[in-house]
Amino acid sequence: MATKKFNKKEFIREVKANVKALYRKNLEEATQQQLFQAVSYAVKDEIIENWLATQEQYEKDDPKYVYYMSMEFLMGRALGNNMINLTIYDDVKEALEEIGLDINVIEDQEPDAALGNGGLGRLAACFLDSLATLGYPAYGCGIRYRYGMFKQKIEDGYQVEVPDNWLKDGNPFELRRPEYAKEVKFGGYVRVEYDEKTGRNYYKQEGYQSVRAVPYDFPIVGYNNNIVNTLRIWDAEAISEFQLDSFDKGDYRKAVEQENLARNIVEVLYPNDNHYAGKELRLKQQYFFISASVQEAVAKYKKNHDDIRKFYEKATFQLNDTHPTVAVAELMRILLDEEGLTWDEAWEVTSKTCAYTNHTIMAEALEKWPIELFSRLLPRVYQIIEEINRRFVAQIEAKYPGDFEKVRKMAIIFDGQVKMAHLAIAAGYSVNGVAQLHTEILKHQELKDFYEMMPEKFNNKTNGITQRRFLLHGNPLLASWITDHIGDEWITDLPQLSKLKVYVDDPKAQQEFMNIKYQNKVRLAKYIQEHNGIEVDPRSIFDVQVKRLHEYKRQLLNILHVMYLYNQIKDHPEMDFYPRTFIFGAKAAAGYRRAKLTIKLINSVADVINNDASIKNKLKVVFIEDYRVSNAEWIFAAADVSEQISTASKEASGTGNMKFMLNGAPTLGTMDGANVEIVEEVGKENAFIFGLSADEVINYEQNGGYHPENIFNSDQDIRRVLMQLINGEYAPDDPERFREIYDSLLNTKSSDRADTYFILADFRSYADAQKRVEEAYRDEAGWAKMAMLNTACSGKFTSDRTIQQYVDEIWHLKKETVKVK
Ligand code: 26Y
Repeated sequence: MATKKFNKKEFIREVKANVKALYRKNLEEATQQQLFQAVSYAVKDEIIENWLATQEQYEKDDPKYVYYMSMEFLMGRALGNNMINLTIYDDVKEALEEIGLDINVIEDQEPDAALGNGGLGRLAACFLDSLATLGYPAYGCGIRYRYGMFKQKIEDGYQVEVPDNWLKDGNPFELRRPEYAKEVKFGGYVRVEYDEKTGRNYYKQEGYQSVRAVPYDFPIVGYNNNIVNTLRIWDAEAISEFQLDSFDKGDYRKAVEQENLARNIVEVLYPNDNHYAGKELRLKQQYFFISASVQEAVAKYKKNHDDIRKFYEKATFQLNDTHPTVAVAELMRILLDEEGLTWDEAWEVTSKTCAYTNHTIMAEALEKWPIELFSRLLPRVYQIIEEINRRFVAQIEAKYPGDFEKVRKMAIIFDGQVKMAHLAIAAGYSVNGVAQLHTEILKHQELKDFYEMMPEKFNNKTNGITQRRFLLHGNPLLASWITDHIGDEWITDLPQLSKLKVYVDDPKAQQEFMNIKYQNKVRLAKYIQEHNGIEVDPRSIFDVQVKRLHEYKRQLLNILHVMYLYNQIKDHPEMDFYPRTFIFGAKAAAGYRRAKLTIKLINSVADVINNDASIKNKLKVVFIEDYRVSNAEWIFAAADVSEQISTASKEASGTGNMKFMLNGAPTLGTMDGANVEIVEEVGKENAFIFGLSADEVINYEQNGGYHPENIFNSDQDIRRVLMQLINGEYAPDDPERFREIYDSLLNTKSSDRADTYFILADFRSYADAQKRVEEAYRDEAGWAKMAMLNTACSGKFTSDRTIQQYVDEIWHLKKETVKVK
């Protein structure tokens, strides 16, 4: 099964030829960007054979496929990852050195494919990596946004969003597939025709507008196994003149409208994480890629099967949150209107095909579309959802006669809205949460009624991450050290890391491990110096919180604690204090005012502290601009402390927490999401846990019994920090600047409850945990052991394990093997 041998000479020849063919230049004349392109095309050539061989093998075996339907795929860079998975990274590195090129500089030319916001999108990317590595037939289905997640600039401490024109230099790894183009229809009305012969009604959408969906394929390279799966993302093009219905020819206005529709649909990724805004264009995006993907899945099946009623034997749709849930109705539409199935037949197929993953319990993230909008945009699909709802409500009534509350809480259409989560649960054969705690909360709180009605659908799949990107590629020093000690099987079998446990008390191993951490800190310090102009000491504790900026993730708790520490150091200059560098990285949704103000606060605190010569070497605060997948790889590798401090019950799982753990950073966190399972694996003595439990938080929420003002009144350290938000300490030019944040904690004016995220409630306990971090870090051997144990115990958190569980318990796929000729 070994990959075919790498031919260095041939590779160099090809890079040179590519530079010539693409740019009519010699190596010496080419820019680094052009060299990146030339190298990427050479690497793509190594992939193509395997891509073809995989497709051929799949065609022969006729396996069942999973279609991972997702609005987001946060892929990051492809070149480095592809070389890693082809196991040619070191070969290419050598080859490039021979012609005077630095592989790091070449890799650094590639823009991140940032077609996602955060956790959910990156999870999809990790899943694709694991699916290919484990040899499971899979398609990722998504949207080829022209502009991905915005680039973040920090100006005067404020976030400024800059468009991410990631395709401007061309994308060497993508393949346009016009032969698979599909038409997607919007608007118009539905005409019903009764056919006397069959005795059935036929539904035809008329007066609609349409766009042409054209797929672009990206290779998803499995690790060292010749398998290459496909990420298929759809671009929108205007229907060209000669494809118009004769009816529409000469309708100039409509032609222009359709062109605009095509242009707008895939223009940009919505940069909201965990926040629903109800925008019409977003619903268009959803239906656009889902209709194209479902049409394609059906067409592919029909190529070599003639009984569409067995579709589910060869295809399963995993819905990445509710965003792709319109797939349920679209599949029904195709089966009913195009394949001529009866309702019951179509429903059986659909409900055996669709499965739903929930990623959040935040109420503001739930998608509910106004009926008016939905039925206007998707008239036929809406009719179908009405019928699904009618039957589902009948089922509820049959099970709970006379209990209208149940209908009110569970109906798919209610109060003028279409509730996408309810549709996904009613139609799907599986509903899963993404960590044990999260799934329990779904079953017993958020989705309680659904769980009681159909408990068999509910299951947990604790998230995971790919060690190929987040250790092998991101932390090459640690990766080779591990391989030197326990062999390289961990690359595809992460639990092997537990073999490192025999080294955790070995002083030499401890020293080597911490020395690698130190070198990674030096690498990050250099990055910070270059990008932020701030000098940080790699011997200080690197305490890191990187993730989307959201109130529930409580970056505010972190920075308030920094303000508190600064007060302490100023008051007691003689106090023993181990030097710390607090590192933040976070994008705020463009319209999320309070989150953006928190970024300004962090940068304002950083300004004051970093420029105070009197404490200089003890405390530094760094906000890393434009946190994204590519710099994340370096950040995880360099972290000493992993900040996972969400309000308990709010973070469904978290996946950054796993990346830190893998790279040897203990968790400083609440008992939330997958932190619970991390602690279970590594032991609570190797983590720093604090704060209210999920039960306690939920209890407060349900009984309205939390009073932050009591804490404000009784704890002078906290009071002082809060007063500094409004006395100009960090905003001398505008002392009112942070008033909104102060108010959010103490509820002086607003009508919503104060301190919704329990920051004051957890502050003391957080500060104590931070104190324990400092004490632990002073014990060098003890810390080294703890860090190593975190790596050694992280085996559970590979996405390979997660995917195997999806396969065994939900998808039921068969493993494929591919030989190269
Ligand atoms: C409604 C819409 C605008 C929306 C857009 C993006 C809603 C939610 C999201 C993104 C959600 C998300 O990223 N959730 C995260 O999923 C991760 C993977 O399961 C979890 O680890 C993480 O806890 C959760 O917040």
